[in-house]
Amino acid sequence: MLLVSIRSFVRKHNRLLSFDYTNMKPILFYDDISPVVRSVLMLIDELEIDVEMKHIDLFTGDQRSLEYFNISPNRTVPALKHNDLVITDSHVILIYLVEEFGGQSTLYPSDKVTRIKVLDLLFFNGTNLFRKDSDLLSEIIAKSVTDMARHTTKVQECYESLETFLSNSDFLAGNFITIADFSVVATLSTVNLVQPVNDNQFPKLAKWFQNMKQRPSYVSGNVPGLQKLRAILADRSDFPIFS
Ligand SMILES: N[C@@H](CCC(=O)N[C@@H](CS)C(=O)NCC(=O)O)C(=O)O
Repeated sequence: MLLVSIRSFVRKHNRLLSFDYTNMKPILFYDDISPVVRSVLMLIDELEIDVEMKHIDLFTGDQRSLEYFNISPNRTVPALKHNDLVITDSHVILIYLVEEFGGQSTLYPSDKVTRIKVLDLLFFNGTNLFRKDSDLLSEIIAKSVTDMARHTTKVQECYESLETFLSNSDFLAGNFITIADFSVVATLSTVNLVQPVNDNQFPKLAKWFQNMKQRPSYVSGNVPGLQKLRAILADRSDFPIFS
């Protein structure tokens, strides 16, 4: 009740107050070894959003603390808190950040058909590519890989899908970049550490990947966490780890 009164007072007298209580900056709970976190870091960099960062160390189990459970009942990173809203999935965070901070950005376009294509690809990442990546890497880190051929087949099938998505366009959802490209490149660059994309087999995918790597947001948002993860994998893996 008190909070409601404070908010309506602040809204009313907004111009008189230097501190806008109703629009605090978003807080990102993150660990940049995670590909889904890195997709969000890339977008934050692209849109130059002012975000407060809170590190959740996945290796010391911060994600399993009661304090974090009260923020993200999924016990996963990323999570984004903005005012009263908490979002616990990277793909939804990407959409929210463009809607909230993107202005006229076409990273999540207004055109209905392209928007649906973007959603389709975000779901492809969340339900397919990221799952394959996560299954493979968690087994490598736990040193429990028993059937590498099964992982290889599943990853190669995802590469085939991506090659096909790119058959008529420069980017995944069309001829301009969208949040689908950030989502997929963060995961692809991760699984690529174990199963590099073969240029001859997947020329369009390899070209798109090279193109994405040139973006400053890839360099600042994806590379540092990817390198940290690479070092962990190189230490744990019985299989070769690539760059
Ligand atoms: N669909 C979720 C997946 C989030 C997820 O699984 N994150 C992993 C890191 S890559 C995590 O936090 N794992 C913690 C754990 O399993 O304990 C998203 O895209 O945000």
